[in-house]
Amino acid sequence: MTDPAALPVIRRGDFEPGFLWGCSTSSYQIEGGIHEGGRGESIWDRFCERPGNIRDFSSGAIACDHYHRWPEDLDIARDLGTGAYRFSIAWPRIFPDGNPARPNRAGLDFYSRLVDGMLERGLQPWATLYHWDLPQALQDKGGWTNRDTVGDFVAFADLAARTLGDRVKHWITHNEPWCTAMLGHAEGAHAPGLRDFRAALQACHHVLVSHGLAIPALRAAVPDAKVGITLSLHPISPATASAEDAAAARRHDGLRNRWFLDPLHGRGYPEDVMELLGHRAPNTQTRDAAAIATPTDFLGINYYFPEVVADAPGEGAIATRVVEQHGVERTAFGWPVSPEGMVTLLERVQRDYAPPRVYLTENGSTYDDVVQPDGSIDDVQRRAYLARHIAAARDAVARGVPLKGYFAWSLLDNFEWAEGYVRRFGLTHVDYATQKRTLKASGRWYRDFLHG
Ligand code: IFM
Repeated sequence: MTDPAALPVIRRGDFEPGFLWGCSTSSYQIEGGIHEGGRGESIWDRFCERPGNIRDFSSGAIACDHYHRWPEDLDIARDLGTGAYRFSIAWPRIFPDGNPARPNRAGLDFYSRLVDGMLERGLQPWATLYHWDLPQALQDKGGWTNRDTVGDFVAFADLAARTLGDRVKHWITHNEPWCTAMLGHAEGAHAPGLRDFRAALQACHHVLVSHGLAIPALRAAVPDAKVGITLSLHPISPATASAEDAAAARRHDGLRNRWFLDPLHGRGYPEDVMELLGHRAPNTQTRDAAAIATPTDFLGINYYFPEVVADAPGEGAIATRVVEQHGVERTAFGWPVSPEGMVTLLERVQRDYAPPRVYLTENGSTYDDVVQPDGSIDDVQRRAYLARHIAAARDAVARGVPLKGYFAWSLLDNFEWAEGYVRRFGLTHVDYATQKRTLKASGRWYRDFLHG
């Protein structure tokens, strides 16, 4: 096994000068201020109230208090030497009760100030519209399982673009639709906490349609916009050489990866998966496939780990099981560490789908950080993880992948969904009691790397 702290030789100069470097965050995970500026309730506010949903019984009510401390956070991003900052827009700040006829000026003003702050610091704003914080009022009407949410999302995209589009040129419609659908509607691990596979597939379809229908609205408001979607993708391999495991790996890949990549690239939902789903397949309308396939300017990929899959008759929705590999290096989340898996994934996406441009919109790791008596955090494993994945990005470019940028997840430690504040992914440590920010060794490494 590679020494988890070993650093590869890698320099910024190994990438073309225009390669984009950034950090990512999301609204619910960092903002706090959930009762301020006229913000409405989100499905995550409600989900966190239910005991047992969040490991440490916390919520994003305060989080990193970014709602008030954003100038300091943008200073950190600037000082790292990044050229771009990926953030998300909390839908309930814009439409507090979900009703597109009742926008909230204070919410729009908050993001307007935030975007100005980015530009003042030389950070290119990359806005994600949906990073999971749906207005609770829309959930009360069925949320993503209700087709009406598609139109509400388009109205949200339209207003966000008309307000910010003079300054924001890069737009991501959705972050990780698999998580929205499966974690939120099939596994019950994320808001809204449903456990209904059929509902998850229907929600997923509406998310994809909303992506497609939002694109013309974004382009109409921002003619020079670059628009894409961000998927969480995994390289998948069979647990053994058996035909059963090979078929299981294909099924798993079908639902994890191809279910999104195929329709987005004009092929409709994969036939083998549709057959497998049978009566559980989502209801669709005639023009949906064309809408989902609306051409984009780039594909965003969030890469974290590969999966090894075995046949598991009678288990789960599609009779597959992700098996734990022994002797594999892992993060504190238990996620296998595999920079080479990232290269495999990027090459596969290129070979099978050939998107015009690819951005790694998230990549990062969680480890059990220890704050030293002098306040420093020597997170050598995260530092190595970052460096090794950046080296893998270089390898992918060398193999012909049109990879144009890399965003580290995350600028700050933050609210890690069902894990609460137990898991830290930041390049910057956040002391939640004092809200003090401290750049970790990983952040210092990224800064030094970026300063060449
Ligand atoms: O924190 C999340 C993020 O919101 C979406 N992608 C994965 C990250 C780490 O789990």
